[in-house]
Amino acid sequence: MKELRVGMIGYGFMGRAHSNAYKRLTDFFPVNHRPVLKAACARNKEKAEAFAKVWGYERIETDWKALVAADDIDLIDIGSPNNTHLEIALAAAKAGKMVLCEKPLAMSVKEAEKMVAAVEKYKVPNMVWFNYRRVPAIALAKQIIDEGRVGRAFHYRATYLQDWTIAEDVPQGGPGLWRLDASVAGSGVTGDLLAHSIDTAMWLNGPITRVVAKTETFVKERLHVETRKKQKVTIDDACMFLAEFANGSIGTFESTRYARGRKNFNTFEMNGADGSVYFDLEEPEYLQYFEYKQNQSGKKVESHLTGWRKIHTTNSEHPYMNRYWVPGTCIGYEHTFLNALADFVMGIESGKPTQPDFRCALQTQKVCDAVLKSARSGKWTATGAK
Ligand code: SOE
Repeated sequence: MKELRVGMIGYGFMGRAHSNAYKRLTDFFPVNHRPVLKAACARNKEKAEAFAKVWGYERIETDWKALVAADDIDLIDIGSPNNTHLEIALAAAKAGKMVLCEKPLAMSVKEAEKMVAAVEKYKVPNMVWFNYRRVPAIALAKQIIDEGRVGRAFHYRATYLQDWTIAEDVPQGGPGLWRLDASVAGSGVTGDLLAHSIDTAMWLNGPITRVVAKTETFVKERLHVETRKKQKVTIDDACMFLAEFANGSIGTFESTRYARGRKNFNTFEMNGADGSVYFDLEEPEYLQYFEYKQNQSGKKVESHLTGWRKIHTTNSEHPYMNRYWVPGTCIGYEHTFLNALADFVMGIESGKPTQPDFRCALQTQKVCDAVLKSARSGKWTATGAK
């Protein structure tokens, strides 16, 4: 077993989700690398110490530059706010460390391009934590589509809805709430939520070539935690866009943090000539599949038995599930990170880099930037993909 010595930057929601994955990797996956939680890094010493104690990191750093320079670190995990990703990734790549970065990759395409150039120049393994690809039901959708069972694609429909920013007295800035501060997050729901939907969509249905979007900011001013002043809100609270895919299909994407009752409602449906797939993260172990059946002479028919099939993706034949429990038992949200990490480590071991790497995530960033640009201009906007 080789050691994979981890330096974790950030101690929030994602710091915890990623740390859990490192801790459990070798319990579930037959890999030849054993993650060692070497150092947790945060500017605030007390918070870094508390985080390190809970998750079992050997030491802390309060300066990410010291972490990146440390000889006893192989992998830098960037779980800190979006406006820190660029600088840390460039330095980590230059120091020859592997880099795992939380999504969205960057604040803009310009930043993302620099990050791609750095990891490619220094040839360091890299990945972006688009964890939803690793939900077994979503990975099964990918398998079904790749097997040709959906056939020629017509429609792709995604929603990503939450409701946690409706109250006007939710402030912006500070832990967790930096997501409401555009100078730290880059954008609102587009980078935070739609980036997930776009990554999944392009994984399943190929490149998005053009978009036209509408964004809205419902609460115009919020108290800023750091300045203690009411400040203009410049993130997008909601974003909807139409998309054209390179394969000729068309898509709709909707995201908001103002859908009362919706906590993390991440769904998609894809309709093709030969079938459809539907997924809803509120029932994460299910993939719904409609098969337009062929009769014995090869003719497509529907019968009194035709209907949607709700596949409980908990059999050992289903993606990732042979690593866990007996058929019929479920895994959870945290396992999507564990599955992602396993794919990454197996990618290092096989020499076949795991997706989505930084270059792949750059394409998602291009779609996000095109969406925001289109929302400003009101015009269809090309993403650069063909
Ligand atoms: C925002 O509320 C958030 O935590 C995102 O940042 C995550 O990426 C998403 O998976 C859940 O919601």
